[in-house]
Amino acid sequence: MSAAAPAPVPLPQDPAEVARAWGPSARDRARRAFEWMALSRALDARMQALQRQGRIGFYGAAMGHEAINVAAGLLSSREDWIFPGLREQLVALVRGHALGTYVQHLFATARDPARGRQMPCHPTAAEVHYVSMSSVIGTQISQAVGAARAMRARRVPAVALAFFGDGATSSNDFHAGLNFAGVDRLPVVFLCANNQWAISMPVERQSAAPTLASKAGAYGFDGKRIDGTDLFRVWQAIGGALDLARSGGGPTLLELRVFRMTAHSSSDDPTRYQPTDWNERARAHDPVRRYSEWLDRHGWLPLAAQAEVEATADRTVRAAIEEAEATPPPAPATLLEDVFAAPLSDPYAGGTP
Ligand SMILES: Cc1ncc(C[n+]2csc(CCOP(=O)(O)OP(=O)(O)O)c2C)c(N)n1
Ligand SMILES: [Mg+2]
Repeated sequence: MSAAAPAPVPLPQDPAEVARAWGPSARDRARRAFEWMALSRALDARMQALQRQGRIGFYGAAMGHEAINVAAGLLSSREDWIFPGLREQLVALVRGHALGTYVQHLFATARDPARGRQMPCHPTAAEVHYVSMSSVIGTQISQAVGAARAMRARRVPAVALAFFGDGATSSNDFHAGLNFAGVDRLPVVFLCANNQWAISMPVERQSAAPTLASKAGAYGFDGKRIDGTDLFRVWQAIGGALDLARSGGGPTLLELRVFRMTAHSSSDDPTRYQPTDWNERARAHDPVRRYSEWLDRHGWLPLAAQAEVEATADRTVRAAIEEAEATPPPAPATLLEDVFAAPLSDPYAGGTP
């Protein structure tokens, strides 16, 4: 990252326009959105450092994707179902999953709902309808469509939100999922966070289509490409797609163009393949910096107040880490609980389970 970071590209919205669109609680909502962004940044900063220190096993940061996660988390309803990829844990937190529980998961403790059986960063949060992520790229797309189909059959008035990256648009599940969503006009919102990289593969090598959003046309519904680093535009686009799905209008594909602001994951070294000016361009399109600058410029949340929010977020994350590190790992005897319908008395006694 360059020492003198370029100024963030200013968000163009007029505050009166935002106040109109967001209603009487606009300023409260704006503050809440910033608080969630700050929490996401604090989590990413601490967890990336802890992974390097060997205190957690793996981490995939959301840096650059925050506007999408905050908007989707705040706009989705309790009944909706979230089918995430690697970078959407904030959606679960915004929907009410406890930060402490998520951090217990990252440390694979006895209080991890998945009891240490998932990779870190793959939380299970059934209470907020957040389906545990599969590492296999694209599978969540067809799962979301299946869930939407089931909800339609059961007359549950809810929407499935499928999150995936630019790389996932090359998967079989992308085709199968979008195809059936279109045929049956299912209540699904497809949120493609195009961060321009699938690990080291640039998006230009992923598809020759003019935009990823244009692929929706082949399936008979609308696709929109949006600046995913502009919280206000993202808010409007996700809100519109959710309304359409809820009112029986069928699916939408949103291509939310963002900049991946850090390595793909803790297992990656992007200096081996990214152009040298990448970090600078990414910093100019940092959704948190852009939003922060707007909040300050229009007096909605001055920088001093933002600094307090950031300090609180950091303290909250550190406290959750301390608690998780003081929690023991799952007892070995629990290893096969929830695995077999009829528990084995002694799984190591021999024979075939
Ligand atoms: C089916 C499958 N192929 C390959 C991989 C290895 N892999 C893990 S993440 C990734 C890139 C994903 O890129 P993208 O969909 O753009 O999401 P991003 O990580 O950029 O958010 C790949 C190829 C995998 N997990 N699953
Ligand atoms: Mg990507």
